[in-house]
Amino acid sequence: MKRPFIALFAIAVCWLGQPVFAENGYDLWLRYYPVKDRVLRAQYRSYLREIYFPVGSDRLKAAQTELTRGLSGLIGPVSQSGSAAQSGLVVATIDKLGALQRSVPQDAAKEIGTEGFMLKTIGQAGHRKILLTANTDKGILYGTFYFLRLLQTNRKLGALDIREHPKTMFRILDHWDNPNRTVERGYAGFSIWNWHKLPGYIDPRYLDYARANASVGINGSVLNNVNASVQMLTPAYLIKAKALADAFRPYGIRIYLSVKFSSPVELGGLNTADPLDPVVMKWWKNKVNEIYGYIPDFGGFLVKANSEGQPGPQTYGRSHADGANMLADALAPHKGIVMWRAFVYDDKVPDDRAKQAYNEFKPLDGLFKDNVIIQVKNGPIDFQPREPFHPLFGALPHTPVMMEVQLTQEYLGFSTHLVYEAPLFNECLNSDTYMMGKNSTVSAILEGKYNPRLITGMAGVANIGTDINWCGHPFAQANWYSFGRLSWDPQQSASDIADDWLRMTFTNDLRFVEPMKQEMLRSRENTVNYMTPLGLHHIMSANGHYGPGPWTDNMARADWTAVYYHKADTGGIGFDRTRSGSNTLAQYSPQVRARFENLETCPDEYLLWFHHLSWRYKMRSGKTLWQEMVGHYYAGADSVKQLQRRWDTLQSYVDSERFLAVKQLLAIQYEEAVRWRDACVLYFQTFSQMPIPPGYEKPEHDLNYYKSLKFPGVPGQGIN
Ligand code: BDP
Repeated sequence: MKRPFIALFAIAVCWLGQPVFAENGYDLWLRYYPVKDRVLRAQYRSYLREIYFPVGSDRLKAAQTELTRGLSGLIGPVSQSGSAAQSGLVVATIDKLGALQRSVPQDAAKEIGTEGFMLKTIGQAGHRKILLTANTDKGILYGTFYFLRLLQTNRKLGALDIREHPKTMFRILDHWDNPNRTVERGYAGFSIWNWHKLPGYIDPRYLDYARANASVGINGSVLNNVNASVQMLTPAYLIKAKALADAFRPYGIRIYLSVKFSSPVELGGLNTADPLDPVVMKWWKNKVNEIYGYIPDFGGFLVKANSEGQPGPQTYGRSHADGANMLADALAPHKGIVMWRAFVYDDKVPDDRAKQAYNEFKPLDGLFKDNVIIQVKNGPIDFQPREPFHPLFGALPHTPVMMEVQLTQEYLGFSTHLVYEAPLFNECLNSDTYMMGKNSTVSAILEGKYNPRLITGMAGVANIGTDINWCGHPFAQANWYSFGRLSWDPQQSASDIADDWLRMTFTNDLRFVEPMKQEMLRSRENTVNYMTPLGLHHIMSANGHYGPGPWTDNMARADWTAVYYHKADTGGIGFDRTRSGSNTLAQYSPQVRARFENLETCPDEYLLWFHHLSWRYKMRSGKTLWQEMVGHYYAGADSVKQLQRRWDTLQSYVDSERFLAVKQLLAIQYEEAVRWRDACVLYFQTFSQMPIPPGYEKPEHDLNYYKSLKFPGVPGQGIN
């Protein structure tokens, strides 16, 4: 007797207000709770009591299931109608619309292309209906999620006239997952791919993963780590990969594999992996054919070559183009692509690692096959809290280039710090490279505006693991979400995306949405402040990259140490990348170079990235560089305290489980932010030899204490 009562009670509470029962975050942003606003709900119901959705492919079925699930949660049960004429919502590909085809303008069909969709209100007052149509079932799938989002975020349906299509072609999540289920730089548990149980067992989680990706337009998934194990290319694993490909296909997701360049040797028993050796070419052709035998729509390869000890074509005296083109030739007959990474650095320690990728790839522009795309990290070093945009953007006009960002927070506080990364992505995407004249922004280049012939894409290193809430931190889900949205349209604003995400993930109540949106938008800058203000970079502790390690000076390579990057001494601090230093600025356009080189115009955010300056250097604020730096460190830690206070005021808008989870994580974040602040201020003080300005609380411990701290078992260092 008890159970039904509890269920009824829960439903009643649910309808009346925010659910009081706990949520564990598993549902991500695809929670379909009842629309609370009565007027809106009535409007939605007036359109959606009956929907027309024709039978069709597995993909259409997936879309239909999602629509039914979403609508019944949001507005209550809906019925499927056999007749388009009767229905308030008509969903069908353009060629199946019958008489309604007339409602689709010619140019719309062309504009939306193979993945886009159109949402349009048609008919006269009293007989209005909504048309969701596309050229393909994939467009319908994306349109379905888009339509549900309108309802989830409480938009008025009014007169819809929406045409959407993705601005990039390959929108891909890169998993750094190893076959033993450890995840390199993963902070949310183990790999979600349960290789042992595959192919027989399809974990329902795989489907929820696919739904979440499809909902933001992600259309590809690289299953394994860039530091690839050759095991992935063995038949035993290809069968498992096939099972995942089959599960993802209805959701429009193709799978890709990271491959190790030396596979012909390690797996094939050849004595070379030289890309120009016909036997090696043949080996790859056969391997590729074998893969397509399992997975007919296999996407292609991701390759990390000649970087951090990985083998590559240079091992055999060949170029990146030789290596990439050889694989591209094997994949081309099947329409597969090669994503070749520009994150390279060889055995010789360069005068400035920031220059290396440009130096190696610029001379190769135009030499790559059409199905090769160069995957370039957003910044020239390595996913730091702040970096200027990578100089390769705009420098390869004849080569397809995709941007790689890191959703997993390797350098941004792992999964204990609340850091919304979309402002970081916006910052890079909106940067003007001036390479093709004014407004040749990174996003314009990525969208292929300057060379429409080229393939385009964006990749995000996934932050997903076996944690019940997928990403470790409830707010880290926003990084996965915003990556998808930006890969669909790189010009969207972090603010709009946060607005949607908060509404879908928590509540539409503006008393929650507005303050938390502001907090999210500030969160990345907060972290920059307490970790690497004013253009500092790569001062995390060695290997695990957990916590501060500005004193790190003894590694196998100088460019793995922190001192290589901050160059602090009694004379000052910062990496001189102007013409008097490493001259990295020569890799940018003259306009960008001038802006960064001139101290009058170089933004404070990039100051020590490009300049080595005296501790007494006078900042715009009138303070000395030392005082300014200390100010940033303290402001960063204080902002976390403010965020904690803010979160506490929002308890009534959030379910108890997620409220508590975030509260606890914020407490950890504060503790770590203070540690970052104190360790860095004390360390840099040994060079500046200046006092911490009055008014700031003094660090609790001395520098030796911070240096002595050990953190065994830091996550994310999984090995194959
Ligand atoms: C660095 C990571 C390392 C990755 C490397 C890469 O520390 O684990 O293998 O990037 O992108 O950020 O290849």
